[in-house]
Amino acid sequence: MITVYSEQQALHCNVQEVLSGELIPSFEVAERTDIILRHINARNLGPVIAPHSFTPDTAARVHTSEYVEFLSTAWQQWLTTYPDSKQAMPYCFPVRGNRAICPKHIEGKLGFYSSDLTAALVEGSWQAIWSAAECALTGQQLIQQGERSVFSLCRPPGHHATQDQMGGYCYLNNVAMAAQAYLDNGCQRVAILDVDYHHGNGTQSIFYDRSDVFFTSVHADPAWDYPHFLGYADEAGEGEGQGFNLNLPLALGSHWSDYQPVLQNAINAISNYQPDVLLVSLGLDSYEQDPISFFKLQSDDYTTMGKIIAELKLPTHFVFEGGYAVDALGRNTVNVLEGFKKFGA
Ligand code: SP5
Ligand code: ZN
Repeated sequence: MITVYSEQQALHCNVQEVLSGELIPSFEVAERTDIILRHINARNLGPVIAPHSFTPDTAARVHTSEYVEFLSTAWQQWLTTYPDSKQAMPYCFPVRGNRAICPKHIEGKLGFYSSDLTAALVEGSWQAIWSAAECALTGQQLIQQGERSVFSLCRPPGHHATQDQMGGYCYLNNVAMAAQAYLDNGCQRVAILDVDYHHGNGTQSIFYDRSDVFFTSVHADPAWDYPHFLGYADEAGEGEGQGFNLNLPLALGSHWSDYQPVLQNAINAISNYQPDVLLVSLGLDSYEQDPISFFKLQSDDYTTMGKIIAELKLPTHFVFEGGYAVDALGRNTVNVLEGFKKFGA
């Protein structure tokens, strides 16, 4: 299996987040992809290649062009206002009762284009954000050229990014950009399976009124964990998209024995949809040792997960999302990919 990875992604580093009332170093660190690359090489998963170049108008297929322009220029605007600052972060948001107006001041813009306090921007963020999107789009090209499976090792992650909001460590929605690119290049139907511990609220919202992308997600009950305001079981899609969104929330504390039958329901729904290609938002934060999450999956369970996904016998494009137990992250990620490769042939 080919992995697509860019060293530019490491430029998004030394970021902080607000967690449980404190400003702390973000759990979303560059070491996450380092350890995965080490395991990919040690276990001979396949070649690791750099992404091809794409122009930012590809992002505007799923994001607003204003948002993409903002992301690419926000750091310079922030520095103009706060020359010695190391990080740009919002503090004020267009919540209930406010107007959907994009302000002129950079701090107003940051709030307008953010959903929370966990997607700060630093000097190298845009280069990283854009190269992560290129990793996803290069994976899409490889699959459409005939590869059976590809792993886009994207960082920062993407599934919490909506058409015009960053949040949850996410800026551009890598998996959504890839999904749209499949459709733009000849596919009729694309399925997205999101196995990150957190609901993929950004991806869901981007495709909610469409039938050409089927989105299904197994995740922590949003009543009890992030992103809290989307991801409930009764969200089935709207308009044309009615019936093409399937949320499968699980209780905090769920083990593989709880998870596996629910994952199988998602797999069956994908099978019924008969997509041309399967995208997997591959988050590993369902692991028992994850520092911010509350499922109880063990390392061997990820091999089984890969095997179950392979049973669909679809061209499969894995796109990396969350997972913060860095020591085990390489093992767990490659377990999914190897489980897919070994048992799916
Ligand atoms: C891509 C991705 O996985 N983003 C996740 C962002 C989650 N951020 C908020 C987590 C809040 C967790 N609160 C529980 C604290 C445990 N000590
Ligand atoms: Zn997550």
